[in-house]
Amino acid sequence: MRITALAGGIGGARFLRGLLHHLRQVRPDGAGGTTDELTVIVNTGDDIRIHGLNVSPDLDSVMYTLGGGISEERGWGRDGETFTVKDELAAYGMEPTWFGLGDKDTATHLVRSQLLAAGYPLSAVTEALCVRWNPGARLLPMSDDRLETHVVVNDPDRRAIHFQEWWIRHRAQLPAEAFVLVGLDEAQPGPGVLEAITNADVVLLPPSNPVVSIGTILQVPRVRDALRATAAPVVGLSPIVGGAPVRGMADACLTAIGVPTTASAVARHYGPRRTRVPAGGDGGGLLDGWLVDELDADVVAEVEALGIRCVAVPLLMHDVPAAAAMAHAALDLAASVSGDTGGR
Ligand code: FO1
Repeated sequence: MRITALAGGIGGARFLRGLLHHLRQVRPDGAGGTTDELTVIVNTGDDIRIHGLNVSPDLDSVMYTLGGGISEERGWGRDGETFTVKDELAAYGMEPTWFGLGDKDTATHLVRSQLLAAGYPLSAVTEALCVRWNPGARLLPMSDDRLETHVVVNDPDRRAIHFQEWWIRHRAQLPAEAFVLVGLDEAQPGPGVLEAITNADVVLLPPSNPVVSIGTILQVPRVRDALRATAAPVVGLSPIVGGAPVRGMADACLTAIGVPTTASAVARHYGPRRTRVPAGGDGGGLLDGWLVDELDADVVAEVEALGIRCVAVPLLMHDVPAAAAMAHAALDLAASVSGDTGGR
């Protein structure tokens, strides 16, 4: 089975690790892998150039998490990390000092920066880095073009700051008026991105940040159209459980775009791909199915009324088996949705 997922950083990476664990159980390839093919379209809007280095946080979180090198407690950067270079830079008074540049992580940034400077596109650089990490999935940057999420803040002397500064330095506590994807007017989908959506048997939207991770990928030209047109069922998992984000600060992002922090509001935000009306009209959105946590079982009927099939299952990824169970439930919902839409 060809599965394509759109993912951001920590939450998305953890879900994908569970998905691969599940696929290796149900369709093993006899060599510890799976016969299924997983392609991950990864958000690059978090990317930042810092201390002369090209850093791609979400690509690295997915690569390290699936490759076994992630810092489990942080969800970003390497396990067993030290921050000597960071401290030395601070000793020179080099700004920014707020960014957590890890020593092991810096090797990844050095390789990426050198290959980009040599003219290789980010997609080729990612492929090269994955030779070492062997994530068990194909990682595709959403675009090879430079794209950066900047945050418009209500601050007299400065209108916009890089997403990382807002997220790390200000812990997303500085009220955001809008998110701007710098570079969008010249950007194109990365190699293989549209095909991975069009040719998939299933498309999954993991519980990543719906605004600055999944939402950013959806802004890349033609990605949304590909999702609305694909014959594959499109199934998402709520990143909001019981009115709060499971991790991160998605609530600050959702508030900034006027979306309530609830599992049903995010489903409505993504929208139904097909409405339930007899004509099977165009729902205008992306979702065929939506998984909510059991805590939010009371919204299942509301989401179904939107024209999105909805089930309530445990959505807390406290370990890999829990994430695998979520992935299993998402694939089951995709299969039943396929039945609904006549297996288009
Ligand atoms: N997140 C933090 O909260 N603090 C940090 O100092 C930090 C440093 C960092 C360095 C490399 C990297 O790949 C990710 C890093 N992150 C850090 C996470 C980063 O902000 C991501 O954008 C988030 O994970 C959101 O996706």
